[in-house]
Amino acid sequence: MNLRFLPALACLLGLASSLGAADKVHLTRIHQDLATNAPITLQVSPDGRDFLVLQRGQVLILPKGGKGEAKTFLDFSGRAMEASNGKFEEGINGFAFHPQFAQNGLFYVCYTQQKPKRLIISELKASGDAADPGSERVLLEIPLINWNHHGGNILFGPDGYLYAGVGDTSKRNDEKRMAQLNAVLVGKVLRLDVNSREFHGAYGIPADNPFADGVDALPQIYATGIRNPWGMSFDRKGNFWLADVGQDLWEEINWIKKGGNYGWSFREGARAFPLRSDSAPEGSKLIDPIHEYNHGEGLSITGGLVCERHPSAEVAGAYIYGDFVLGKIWALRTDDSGKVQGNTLLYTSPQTKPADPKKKPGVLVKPTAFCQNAAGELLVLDWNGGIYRLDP
Ligand SMILES: [Ca+2]
Repeated sequence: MNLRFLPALACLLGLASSLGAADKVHLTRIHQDLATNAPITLQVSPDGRDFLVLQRGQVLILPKGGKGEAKTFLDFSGRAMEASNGKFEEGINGFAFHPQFAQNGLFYVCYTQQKPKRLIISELKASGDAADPGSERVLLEIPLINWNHHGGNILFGPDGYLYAGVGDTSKRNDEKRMAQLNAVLVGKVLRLDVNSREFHGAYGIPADNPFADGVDALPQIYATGIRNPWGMSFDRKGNFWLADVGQDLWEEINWIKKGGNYGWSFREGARAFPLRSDSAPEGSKLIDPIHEYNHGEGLSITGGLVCERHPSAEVAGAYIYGDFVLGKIWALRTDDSGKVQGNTLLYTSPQTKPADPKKKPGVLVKPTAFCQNAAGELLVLDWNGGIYRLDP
């Protein structure tokens, strides 16, 4: 899609600030002059700058106040990260600053490489306003089978450890039965200590990782039974939110606990997965999502974050998440145990006319991430290239 065309399209549709009649929030397009193909996250550096991560390989430092040029911080676009059929899910899928970035300049990137197909988590160092390309230190390489369903989001927890969400790398049905197999790192949440080199000289295994001794499972594993994690965050109370993209029927939001098994592929959402005939070993504790929605409401979840402060009362204090395919945004409220108290539809994207009249209409806004910028604004990143501010 020609991304430069989008603002014009938005104006044509009267969507400079897009709001449907039933919507409870506005999406206001910002950074309109930036070429922002497939943004997947915006991260604020500990020194207060906004870094926009594009899946095709670039990380841009956005101009303060939205005016001026963006600076290229990192450019992996020459690395052939995607196979010819992989341009939908391959590329850079995760980015995180070391909590002491302001002192040590370290940051982490999770991306795919081909031949052999694999997911890589690397550490690099910044030098001024640019990454030092020669500084790359590969921490972990995870073999992949397919171009899809490998997740790849990374973030630091309040404990200072690096968490990675890795999908099951199966095309469908978890056909290789990886998500419940603790001898592989796919279909898992991982936790690494980047400040140590005790494990093969690359990183450390936190002493309280659930399988830290590596006897019954790989020691990097923090949680199991994950399908395709997209959108992970910690709220200020320390709850670890993870959205897991479903297959045919159910999209889910989980609260991840250390050592937890989140069910895939014995379960999809809070019920047995109908395309699997065997059942979980006796005594297995499979944890259901705290919230799910079915494919009547949406088709691919994009996890978000608890937005503590916001001018909209519908948004403040709620977990904001969306659906990538149908362009919806919701606000979920829970009590301290994770029991859902309310789920409000905030926004539904306008549809766009397909170029081919035989095809289904698309949506203007396909959320890939919900992020807060340095100014504390809540942003919606859009696969079609838009950056929107979520306004009352
Ligand atoms: Ca699950």
